[in-house]
Order: sequence, then C-alpha cells, then structure tokens
Amino acid sequence: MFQWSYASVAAECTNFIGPAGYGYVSVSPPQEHIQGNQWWTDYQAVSYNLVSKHGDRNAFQSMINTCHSAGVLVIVDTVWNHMSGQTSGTGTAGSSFQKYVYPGTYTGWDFHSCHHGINNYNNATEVQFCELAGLADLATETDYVRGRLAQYGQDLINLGVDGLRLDAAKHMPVADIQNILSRINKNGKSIYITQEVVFGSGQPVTPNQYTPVGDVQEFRYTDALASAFFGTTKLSNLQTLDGRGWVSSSKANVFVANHDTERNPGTLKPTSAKNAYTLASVFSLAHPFGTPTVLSGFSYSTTDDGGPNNGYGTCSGNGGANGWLCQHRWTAISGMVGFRNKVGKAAMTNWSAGSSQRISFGRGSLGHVAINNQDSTWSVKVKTSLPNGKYCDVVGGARSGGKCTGTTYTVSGGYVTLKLGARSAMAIHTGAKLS
Ligand code: ARE
Ligand code: CA
Repeated sequence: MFQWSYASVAAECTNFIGPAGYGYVSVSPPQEHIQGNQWWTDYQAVSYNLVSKHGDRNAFQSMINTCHSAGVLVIVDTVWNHMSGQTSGTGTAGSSFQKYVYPGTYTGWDFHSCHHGINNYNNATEVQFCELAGLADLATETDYVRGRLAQYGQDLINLGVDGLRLDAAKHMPVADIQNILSRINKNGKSIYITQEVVFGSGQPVTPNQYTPVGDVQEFRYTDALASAFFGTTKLSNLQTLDGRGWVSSSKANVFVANHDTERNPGTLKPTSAKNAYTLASVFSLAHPFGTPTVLSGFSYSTTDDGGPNNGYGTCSGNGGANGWLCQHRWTAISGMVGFRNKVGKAAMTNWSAGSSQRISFGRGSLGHVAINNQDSTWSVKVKTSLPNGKYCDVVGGARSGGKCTGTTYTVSGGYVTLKLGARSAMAIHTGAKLS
C-alpha cells in the first residue's frame, strides 16, 4: 500500500484486504524522515521515532492491531542502510539533523568514510560502503550501529510487525544483515524477510548471496514479464522459471511492478497499453513461481509526486478514488488472489501454448487459467484436470451469492472450451464453482 497513511491502511484491511484473502499488507517506512511532499522523503531517515508522513506511533500501532483483527499480517519497509542525503533540516518528528549528525542517534563515526555516490556497481566495496543516491551510509559493521538498527527492528516487532522489507539490502553486506537480525527477539513468531537486491548484469553483489537471510526480490522476473507482455519475447517461454539462475522459487519475492520500477522507462505500469499490466498480474498470481506481491499505488504527473488526498488512501468498488489506483481491488487481481489461495502449492498441469503469446495451464486439479496476449480472439478447447462442472471466471467477474457476475465456463470430461477476446484472460477454480 505504497504511500497509504496508516489510518487508511487500517480501514482498508477491514473493508477489503482481509476479506479478499491477502496474507499480508506491506506499508511505507514508519520512521522519522526529512520533510517534503515527494514520496521518496520516506527513504531519508532522520531518527527512529515513529512519526512519519503516514502517521504517528499510535496510528501505526492501531493499524497493526486492526489489520491483525482482519486476518492480515503487516510487512514494514525498513531503511537500515542509510540516513539522509539532505545536508541539514528538521525531520517529521521535529528532530534537527545534519547529514552524518543525527543527535541522540548517530554521529560522524557511525558512517562510512566514503562520502561520495556509487559510481561503479562492478565494485562491491563501493556498492556497500559508498553512498546510494548520496545518502549517508551507515557503518553497519560496527557494534553500535548494529545495536541501534536492531533496537529499531525490535521496536517494530514488539509493536506486532510480522515482516520486514529490507530496503537497499544490496548495499549492506549479508553478514551485517544477519548480525542485526540475530539481535532481535522475534517473540516466538516467524518474521517474514524480503530483501531488495536489484539484479544487475555482471555485478559482484547478487540476489542469490542473500537467500540465507530470507526471501529476495527477483527483479529479473519483473523484467521477463515486461518483455513477454510487451511482446518482445515469447510469453510461452515462461512455463518454467526455475533453472535460469534466478533466486529459487521458494526464496523469490516477485512482482509485476514496485514503486521504483513503475517510475522507470520501459516497464510495466498500471497505464500500460493493451491491458498488459492486468494480464501480467494474472500470470503472476497464477504461476507457481515465487511469492507474489501486488503493488497498490497512485496516479501522478511527475515521478516525484507524493501520494494524493493528503496521503489518505481511498478506493471505490473495484477501483480507486481521489487519485489512488487500488490495484489490490481490481476485479482481475483480487479474483486471482482467491485463485492463488485456492490452488496453494499445487503443481502446474496441462500447460499448452496456442502461440508464442497464448498460454493456458492448470494448478493441480484446483484451478485453470488462460491468457491471450494477442490482438485477436483465441478460440480453443484445452485439457484441464478440474472436476466436471460449471465455473465462474474470476478475471472478468466474481461469484457472488451463488451467481457469477462474469463469464461461466463448463468443464466436461477433462476439457474446457475457451473463447478469449483480444488481450484478455480467464481463470476458474474450485473455490468459484457454480454447480
Ligand atoms: C532522492 C533524490 C536524489 C538524491 C537523494 C539524496 O531523488 O536525487 O540524491 O534523494 O538527497 C528513493 C528514490 C530516490 C531518492 C531516495 C531518497 O528512488 O530517488 O533519492 O528515495 O529520498 C538502486 C538500489 C536500490 C534502490 C534504487 C532506487 O540498489 O536499493 O537504486 N531502491 C530503494 C527504494 C527506493 C529508494 C531507496 C532504495 C533509497 O526502493 O525507492 O530511493 O532508500 C541498477 C542497479 C540497482 C539500482 C538501479 C537504480 O539497476 O543494479 O542496484 O538500484 O540501477 O539506480
Ligand atoms: Ca551501505
């Protein structure tokens, strides 16, 4: 829930996220940060007081409690690699600071001595000991800094946080992350860790180096989906995603877009032509590879724009409101969350490709999906392991009160007949069976 205020996340956990069956909600950074209207001020930490543009400590705590009551666990975007890039100012909790001097938290000793930006990603030392985007780089190998970051992490866990997205994990040595995490008492529960390690061709710091710690975000997946759904590579080549040198399925956190990629050129965006974003989202939630994350963002005119509506997230029906996009509510995406929850870990079955841009596959005998990423209708009869019966398509509609608001499909004798319009998809599963 990129840039959603904590009060609005709480309301949305109750109103939609919980009932839709999402496992976790992931929220923007809660620590004190530099002031400003841009979304990225969050990533310039000033102290670990939980007073951010998204709400104060009470709002944060109350969101966690409300989401938990709705059956939704909470992942927090955690900035451990650095403090601010801004040279001086006052933070969102009122703390005065200078770059390298954060009174009561850090002084000059606590930062790496390389005070310039990362110029060469082929040099691991520079990547981890110099300044990402000019942000004061914490000396995460020192006992004090490790202890202070662990104290922040402990505070989050004690408030009930269930998972951490480790921002800029690539810029911290694995051993430092391991040490910090080892200092945190998990209060007997397992904490989900997902690390942002952006793959770069030929670079010495790689996503696979971080798998001993937890999940790793696999940006090669994001790139592969973009080129397939834009038609520059074959969608039919995405049957098997293991064995490509990527982070393995059990460790990969995958997404069609995140808040950074959607702002980059040549990537899948909610506004991409020919329904590409929705089709890629259907693929991502249907394919067994990795642990999928759905981005929920907002529309903007410049890539710096902060969240609309004073940061209070709002949706309407199956769409957004007041500038928020609410992808998590889109019929296809929320329908596919139901699909994924139903099929669980069931293996891929009955794969077939009608062309390089038309695919169809099942998940065990629990679900079946088909994607037509071409400009003409695809009519075909495909094999399925679903039991005989009538099913409701959860991409274009939903089953509600025993009725289907979308297309119905009949499975008979191990086959289903499809007629998929240009650039569209269908998905059926045993949780949305009509008879
Ligand atoms: C802002 C201004 C800068 C200014 C800086 C300091 O935009 O001009 O120098 O402040 O004053 C976000 C924004 C940044 C913003 C920053 C701090 O994106 O623009 O800087 O917040 O406010 C690399 C990292 C990866 C990182 C991406 C953006 O490896 O960790 O760059 N992503 C995370 C977050 C970002 C966030 C930060 C980290 C910082 O998701 O939202 O920045 O906390 C190749 C490499 C990649 C590299 C990529 C892009 O692919 O292989 O490693 O990713 O290029 O450079
Ligand atoms: Ca670093």
